[in-house]
Amino acid sequence: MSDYVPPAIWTWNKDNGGRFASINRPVAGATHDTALPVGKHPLQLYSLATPNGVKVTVMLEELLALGHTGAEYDAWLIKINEGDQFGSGFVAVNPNSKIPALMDHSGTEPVRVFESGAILLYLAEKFGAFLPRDAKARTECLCWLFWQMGSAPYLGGGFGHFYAYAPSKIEYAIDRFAMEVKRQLDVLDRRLAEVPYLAGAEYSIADMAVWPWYGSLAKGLLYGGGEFLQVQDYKNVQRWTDTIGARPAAQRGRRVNRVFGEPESQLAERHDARDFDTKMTAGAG
Ligand SMILES: N[C@@H](CCC(=O)N[C@@H](CS)C(=O)NCC(=O)O)C(=O)O
Repeated sequence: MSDYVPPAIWTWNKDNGGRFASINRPVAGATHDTALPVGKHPLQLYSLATPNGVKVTVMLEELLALGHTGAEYDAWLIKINEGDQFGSGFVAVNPNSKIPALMDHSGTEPVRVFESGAILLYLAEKFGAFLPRDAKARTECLCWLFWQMGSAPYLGGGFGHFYAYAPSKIEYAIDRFAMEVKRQLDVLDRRLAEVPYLAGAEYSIADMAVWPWYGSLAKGLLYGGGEFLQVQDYKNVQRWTDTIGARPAAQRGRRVNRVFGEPESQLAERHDARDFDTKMTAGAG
């Protein structure tokens, strides 16, 4: 129990001891002038291999694997712990200062796209792929895509924050969000007992949105919370996670803009399909 009583007016305690205290702040907008780099491909991605970033690199790699050469992309690293997301160039692409952010230079006017769900939908519509054409399946796909966007903040900002990052362990907060995350895993598990993929028969952007979050969680890779949440019990989520994890494009996508984990899993920036062979950290030459 805490004896904290909120004051009448909230004030910003810059050094609150939280893991992200150095970058979190209560105002939006740029803190410094920095232009974003632009590479040779039509699509310029500014990102980092967190689950929200991985969604988009998996989609781009899947599109390329299908033969959509127009999906070639440069993936620039945005170091959110160092405040790159508050540079003026980044804020012009995403006024919300969060990765991932995409610029499409393929048309007469450049197009900016922010929010990972919007980026997935934009790419699916642009290339006519991974969004079912049949109206019923398309609607189901969008339902699960938006389910992810609404649910993951309880997993990351709720459970992950209080279980792994908060400066003190607050039983009430951990209980509340652990319960919600287990409920979400059960929602997914029941859906995946009925169908192979979230939208139904077809692998789609809904799976690409959910897999980096709930697939990682199911494998005990998020917040060290696997045992606590008994993730192995969600058998259908486990099967679906393994199926997607076996896809070469998903394996490539999760490496892009990755600067943590096993050295051989990291490709800090991707500017060419050959970078996976020539620029992986372990074999960097
Ligand atoms: N709803 C957003 C969430 C994006 C997001 O939370 N990105 C995090 C990394 S996973 C970020 O950039 N954080 C930096 C910050 O909050 O300053 C999306 O899906 O694109």
